[in-house]
Amino acid sequence: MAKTLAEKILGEHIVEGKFRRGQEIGIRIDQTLTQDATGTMAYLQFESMGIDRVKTDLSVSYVDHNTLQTDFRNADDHLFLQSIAEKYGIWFSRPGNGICHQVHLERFAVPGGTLLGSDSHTPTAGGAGMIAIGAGGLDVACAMAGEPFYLTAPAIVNVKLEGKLSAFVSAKDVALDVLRRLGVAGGFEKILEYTGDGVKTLGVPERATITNMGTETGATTSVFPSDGVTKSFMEQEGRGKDWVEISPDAGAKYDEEITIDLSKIEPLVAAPHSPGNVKKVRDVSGTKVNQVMVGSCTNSSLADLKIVANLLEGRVVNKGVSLFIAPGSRQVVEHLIESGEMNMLVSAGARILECACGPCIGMGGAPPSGSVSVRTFNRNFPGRSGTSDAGVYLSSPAVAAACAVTGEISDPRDVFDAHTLEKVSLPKRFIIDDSMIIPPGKGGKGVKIIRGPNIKPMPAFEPVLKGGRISGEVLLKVGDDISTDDIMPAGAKILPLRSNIPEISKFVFSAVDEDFAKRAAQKHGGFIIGGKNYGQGSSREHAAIAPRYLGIKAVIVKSFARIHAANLVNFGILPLEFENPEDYDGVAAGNDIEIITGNLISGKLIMKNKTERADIPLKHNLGERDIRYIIAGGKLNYVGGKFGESKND
Ligand code: MIC
Ligand code: SF4
Repeated sequence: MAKTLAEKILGEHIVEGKFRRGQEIGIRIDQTLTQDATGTMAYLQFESMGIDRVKTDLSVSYVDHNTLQTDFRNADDHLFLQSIAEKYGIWFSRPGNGICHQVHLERFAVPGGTLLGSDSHTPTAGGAGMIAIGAGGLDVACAMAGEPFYLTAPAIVNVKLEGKLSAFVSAKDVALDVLRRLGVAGGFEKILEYTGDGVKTLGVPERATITNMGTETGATTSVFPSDGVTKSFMEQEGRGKDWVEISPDAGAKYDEEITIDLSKIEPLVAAPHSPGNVKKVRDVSGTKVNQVMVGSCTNSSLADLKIVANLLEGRVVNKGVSLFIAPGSRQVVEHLIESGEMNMLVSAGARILECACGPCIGMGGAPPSGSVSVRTFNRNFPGRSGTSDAGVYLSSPAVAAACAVTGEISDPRDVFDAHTLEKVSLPKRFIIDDSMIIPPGKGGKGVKIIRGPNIKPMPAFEPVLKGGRISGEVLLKVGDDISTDDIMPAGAKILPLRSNIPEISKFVFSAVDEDFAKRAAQKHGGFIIGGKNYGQGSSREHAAIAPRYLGIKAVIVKSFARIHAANLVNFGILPLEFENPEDYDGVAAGNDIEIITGNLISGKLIMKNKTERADIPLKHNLGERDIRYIIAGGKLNYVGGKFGESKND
């Protein structure tokens, strides 16, 4: 039977189940990646499994998020991660080497393989023909221990690209166009597979921009075929031998089809405060801009920065704007220096940051009060920039350059001469310098793990379910599209606590309701009620571990985002949904509720709202394995039993 590209790659990696839409499959993971903000917890969990060495073909630990070292904590975490990598046979990309997804694409991605990463933008590697999926740290730890990764077999959407992009329209605008069509939850349990003649007009980094931002639709992943363009990219990276051709069979059947004529797309932005709030640049042009940022795993490739450098050549950033540039990797920086384009950026007045996530995760660069920041990033959730009343627009590098010059939201077609783009050319071979990536050595028992005082062991959790019912108070009721940035904020103040659950728990929902953590502690836990797409955004499992630490037993919503629902299960919190979404209105914060869960297998539950004297039917999407995890009090308890005693020293 003719197969889609995703079916081919997944088919070669299935170790449990059959690929039938909506059913659970277990797949073998070839590669894993972690970053420092999720990695410390993931490796603490991995250590507790008592495995001697990772069982994947390749595992890489990156340091790119927590690089603003305002005290010892982030620096201690980096040393911990380096010693863990040495002990367990993991590649270690040192601080300053670049953003995990950019470096992984350049140096490690292999077409046809599977990659699991403890970061939601892991699908970036789909630009090079990998099935690359974001997951919670515990799932990645299990993959490193050789366990399959379990997921619901997604529907496969054929995103057919036709034609060619016009001048000043880029891959970012394609990603935004996809978001305009699907919204922030339209990709749920889907793989976006790109096909059509338009594919060959896009380079691998451009494809990676599109697969990166597919995450914002809630998609399981996005993938491009591996073709001649992929081959040239891998040859440029000196990895031609890793290239294989892989594409869908002619006549492959898809669950859905979307056709995008690239020539019809025009410059777009996502307006505050959602990546799904897509507008034409021309419809918002003239809005005053105070800050412009170029970087992040979406748009920090060499081509992206070359475009900005050449557009800014001979100009100076508008006096009302502060322009920040965070290149994606050292490879990008070395090229920009060699070609003289770095100088164009510096002369234009750009503030050059290190190769890291930086302001994308609120690690510095917060905009002024009430201001507008235009960023080439992928998320503009409220407060993520570090300034709660700032408005962040997401744009392409060319739009960002136009805004930097004019001081207002501007269409680059109105600001620059299209001939300038002809000066942007990529080298035949990239500068290859892996000296900041430490390869795995012999490792083993002799390697001492360096554990700073802020690194606290993973807390042990009891099962929340006792006797087929749970009761308590509704501690908080929130609306639709609550992101993990709302649940467990990031930023320079809170991120250093990622390896310290008792401390980070104090900040759960802190931007939504200051007293949440205190109230949860006083009431010995309780419940959260939410709307649609609850938990969208990042893969951070802290958005489940910390609420669990505060005693949250169940989260009851209209619908969940994929990674967050899996993280709740992993840490023993019941993810429940209203059978009838309108029943959301029948429960309020402060209500006393009891949930009759029965044995969970039936999937039907009743919530007794004792305050309102009403019975509300609930449901869940838990498979048998999930139920086992919930009953055990979380996946670590369950899997821990399988691997033996905790080895955390
Ligand atoms: C993000 O972009 O929100 C992050 C920070 O990269 C997260 C991971 C984290 O919270 O550490 C993600 O996307 O998964
Ligand atoms: Fe880093 Fe931002 Fe990408 Fe997350 S989205 S990995 S914070 S650059």
